[in-house]
Amino acid sequence: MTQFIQLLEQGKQTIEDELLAGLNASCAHTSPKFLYDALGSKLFEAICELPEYYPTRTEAEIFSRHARDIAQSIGAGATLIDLGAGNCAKAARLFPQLQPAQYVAVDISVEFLHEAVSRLQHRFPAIDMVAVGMDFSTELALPDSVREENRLFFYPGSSIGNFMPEQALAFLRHLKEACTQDGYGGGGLLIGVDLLKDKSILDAAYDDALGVTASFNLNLLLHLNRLLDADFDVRAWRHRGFFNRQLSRIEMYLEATSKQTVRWTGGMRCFEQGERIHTENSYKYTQQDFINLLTQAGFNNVRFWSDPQQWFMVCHAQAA
Ligand code: AVJ
Repeated sequence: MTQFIQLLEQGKQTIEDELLAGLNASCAHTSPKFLYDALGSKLFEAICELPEYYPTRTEAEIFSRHARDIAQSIGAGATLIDLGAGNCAKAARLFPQLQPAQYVAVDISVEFLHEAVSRLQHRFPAIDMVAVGMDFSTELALPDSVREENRLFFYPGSSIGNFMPEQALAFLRHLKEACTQDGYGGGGLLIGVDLLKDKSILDAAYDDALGVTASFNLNLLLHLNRLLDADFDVRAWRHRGFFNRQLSRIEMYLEATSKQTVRWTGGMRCFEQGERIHTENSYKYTQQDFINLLTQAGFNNVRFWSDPQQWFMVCHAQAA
């Protein structure tokens, strides 16, 4: 029997407070998590199909080409903890080779996980499954039914790129601690990381010809209108997405195309023409820099696999 557990969901007030603090800041900003409402999640899936957006496809190639090697490096019987599991497809592809003892799907809301995990449980009845709804970016408190032995955190898709490097380090340290707490050992991390490459390739991946990434970014305004009862006019904003070489990151913004006033619950703001809301960062690492980060976080025995162009990397690191 699969267990479905929802841990403290963020209240409406906390969400509002967080959003308003960002929107009222001198350089307005919002957390990338707000890009993923129902439509945003579908638009992100569409992004993954774009010719310009190489990460999803490249990572999948690495996993399929090196499946045996990766599974061997990890060993059977892991407690596979999938951070941001979504439709669980990436983890499910590992099951036949990896043979985990338990599969723990974690996502922001247990509702998103219900269908996917139920279907998976049906396909793999021998694997014990737990679905957990929680915001693991703020706190990693796993329920007691999650096995402590042999924990393997699975963090694919280069989501680690959304964190600033210092935050990424803190997050990785947390994962390492969650593997080794109470003296349990044998665990580790399986993570996908997007690598530094030519600016032209990165720029195109985040500002595609069809405008799907633009729609994905602009959809944030529709989400804000609902969350804050705001009156953003989507037509008065445009998408900006480009690689910042100095900071080694993609920056995404929404840019006002005219001077305007936007109203929301308990406030408003005037945006000048050209003024921006910073909506996402996506850091790009060199292989060595990321391996150093894993080592700094306390992981060891790092093994990694890449594609022939070295555009993306999958790392397995041990916790103890
Ligand atoms: C889901 C954070 C890995 O940074 O590439 C894709 C999100 N944003 N296109 C990324 C995203 C714009 C994606 N991550």
